[in-house]
Amino acid sequence: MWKFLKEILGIKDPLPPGPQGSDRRAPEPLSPSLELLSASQHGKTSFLWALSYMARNLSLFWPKYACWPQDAAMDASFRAMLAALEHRELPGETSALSRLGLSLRGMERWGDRRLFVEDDRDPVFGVAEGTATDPREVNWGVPVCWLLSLPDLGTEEAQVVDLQLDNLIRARMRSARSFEAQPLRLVIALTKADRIPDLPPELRDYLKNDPLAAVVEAESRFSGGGEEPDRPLLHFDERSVHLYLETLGAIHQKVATWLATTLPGSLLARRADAHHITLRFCLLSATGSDLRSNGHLAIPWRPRRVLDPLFWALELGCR
Ligand SMILES: Nc1nc2c(ncn2[C@@H]2O[C@H](COP(=O)(O)OP(=O)(O)OP(=O)(O)O)[C@@H](O)[C@H]2O)c(=O)[nH]1
Ligand SMILES: [Mg+2]
Repeated sequence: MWKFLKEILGIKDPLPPGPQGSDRRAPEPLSPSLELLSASQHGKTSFLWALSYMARNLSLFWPKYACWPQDAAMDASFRAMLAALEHRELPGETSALSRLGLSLRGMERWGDRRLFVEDDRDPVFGVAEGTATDPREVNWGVPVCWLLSLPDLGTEEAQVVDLQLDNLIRARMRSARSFEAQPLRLVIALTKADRIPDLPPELRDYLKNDPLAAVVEAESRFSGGGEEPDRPLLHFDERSVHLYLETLGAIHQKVATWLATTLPGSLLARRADAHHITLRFCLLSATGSDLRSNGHLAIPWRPRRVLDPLFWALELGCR
């Protein structure tokens, strides 16, 4: 059975085909289904590589779930991300736009969804001062994920993190389309959480003990000629998805409580409240470690909790 799974799910194997005739359908409009916003170097590309890897490997334990790239271009970029991760590469600075476009099918709780995200210097946080770029329009009608790396905030920046939220809110208000009637659905994902020095122990445990990553790692050890994992490792049925999301809700609360112990954190929450933002917090590590050698990771990528922003986006109505 594991050999069979390995054969059909191994990274080097052909990607699963779409449903019959899907490639003959008119292409879906290319507007993000989830907006990723982040300052430069806060981990957007790494997050997307890790998300691709975990989104693909979810098939290992989610019985009806399948995912595949939306078209040939997405297929190429999906494969490139998976290959880079497998070779322990680390991303360079993003200069050209790349995209992740996946059809996600058979997720009992949410059904079928499209995941389309841009890896670019976004117009809110990503554009460096003084550069004359032609910013793209942000799709404010979908859930927005702000990737925020606390370890990369300078002392001064950390004091004004709530003003960054203000920039985001004002960018939305300036948008050509009016979204005033809709509350902003915002997921703040704390990236590079493996490097947050004062992360409360409970949150550190949550980060380290990612049951979804554990299955994927057990499988890849087995594929590499190791021992067959004890089964069932995890069966991601409706009940376990429900339990996972309950924990996600508790973690949101814990991160909020932790951040509220600082002045900028409490101002952030206040500002979000004042603007009626639907706000969710989560934390993740794309690489799982900071050990590098020769521009590569010294040990394999070990993404932790990288699916959490996606689960929140699905909960908040990512289509
Ligand atoms: N420790 C640790 N380092 C990370 C993690 N994610 C990214 N990094 C490192 O942070 C740096 C920036 O990561 P990128 O993914 O390139 O960030 P980015 O936002 O795409 O950067 P630009 O494309 O330049 O805007 C790289 O050196 C990564 O190796 C993580 O989860 N943990
Ligand atoms: Mg990048």
